Amino acid sequence: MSLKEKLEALKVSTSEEIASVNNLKELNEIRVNTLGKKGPITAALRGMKDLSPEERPVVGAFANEIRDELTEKIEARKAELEIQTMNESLASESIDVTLPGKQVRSGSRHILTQTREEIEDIFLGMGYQVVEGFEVESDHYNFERMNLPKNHPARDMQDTFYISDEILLRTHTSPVQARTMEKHDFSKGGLRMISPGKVFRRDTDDATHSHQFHQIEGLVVDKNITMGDLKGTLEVLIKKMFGEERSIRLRPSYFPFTEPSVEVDVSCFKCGGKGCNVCKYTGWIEVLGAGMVHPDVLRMSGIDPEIYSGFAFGLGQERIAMLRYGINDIRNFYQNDLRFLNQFKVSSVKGE
Ligand code: FA5
Repeated sequence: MSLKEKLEALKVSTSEEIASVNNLKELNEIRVNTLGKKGPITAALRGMKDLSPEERPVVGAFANEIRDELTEKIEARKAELEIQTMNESLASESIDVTLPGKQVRSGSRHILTQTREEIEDIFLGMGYQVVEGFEVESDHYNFERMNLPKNHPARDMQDTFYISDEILLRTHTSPVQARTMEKHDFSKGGLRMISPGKVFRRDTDDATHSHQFHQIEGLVVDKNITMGDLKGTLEVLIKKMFGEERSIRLRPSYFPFTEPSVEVDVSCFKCGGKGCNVCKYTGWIEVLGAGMVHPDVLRMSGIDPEIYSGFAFGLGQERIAMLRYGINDIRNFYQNDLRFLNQFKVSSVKGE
C-alpha cells in the first residue's frame, strides 16, 4: 500500500470513529492518537524523506489536507457532544422553586459617609468643586502656610502624630486651602471648593473627641467676597442639614488663618433655642469654625489681598451627624456595632 493509500484509509477509518464516538474523553483520545506527535499523520509526514522529489509535495499537501479535515470533524463532534452533555445534566437536575431563598446580607453606606455625601451635594449645587487632600501632610502646609509658624502658641491646640520633624498626620483639612489656592488660575474666575477628609489629633478619646475624625473644609476666594457671603452660605448649609426653622449665630473667635474669625452656632434642634440639657441651657450648639481668609494666607499662596478676598470654614463631620441624629457618643461611629449602624441603613447604591 502506498503512503497515499495508507493516508486515505486512515481518513476513512478515523472519520467513522469520530462519528460513532459518544463521549468527550474518547473523542480526545482519537485526536491524540491520530493527530498527535506519535500519530500516523505525523509519522507519514516524517516518512516523506523516502519519497521521490516529485512525490513529496503531492503527498505532503495530501497529508496536510487530511489533517485539517480530521481536525474540523473532531471540533464539530466536540461541539455536538458538549451540547449533548449539557442537555443530559440539565435533564437530570431539577429546581424546586418553592424552596426559601438564601438571605443576602448586604452592607450599606456608613452614616458618616452619608453625611459627607449630603454636604457635598449641597455645595455641588452651589457651584463648588470637591477637592481631595493628603492625610499625611507636611508641617509647611498644615501649619506654616496656615499662618502658624514654628513655635506659634496656637499649635498647642492641634498637637498631632509626627512621621518626622517635617511630616505629620494633618490636624485639619485647612492645608487643602493652600494647596488649592496656589494651583488655581484666577484669570478663569474665582475659587469655590470644599474638601472632606480624615484628620488626626493627639486628643484623648471621650464622648465628643476622637484622635481621628473627619472634617469638611470650605473655601471661597474671589473679588468682593464678604462676611455676608460667609453667613449666607452657612445659613444654606445649616437649614438644609437641620431644617428651615434653624437659625445660626456667629460668635467672635480666633484662628491664625482667618481674620476676623468666628465660631458658628446653630439654634438647638431639641428645644428650638429655649434652653435644654442638649444645648447646656444656652439655646445654641457650636458646629464649626470659620472666618475671612487672612491676607497673609492669601499672600503666601501668591494671591494679592488688595484684589481678592475670601472666606473659609471647617466643620466636624461627626459633630454634624451627632447633632442631626441625636447621637450622644462619637465612639459609636467607629465601633462597628451593627445595632448602631443598622439604624442608618440605606441602599448601598447611591441614588436608589
Ligand atoms: C479647625 O480645625 C479649623 N481648621 C477650622 C477652620 C477652617 C476655621 C477654616 C476657620 C477657617 P477646630 O479645631 O475648631 O478648627 O475644629 C473644627 C471642628 O472639628 C470642630 O468644630 C469640631 O466639630 C471638630 N473637632 C475638633 N476636634 C475634634 C476631635 N478631637 N474629635 C472630633 N471632632 C473634633
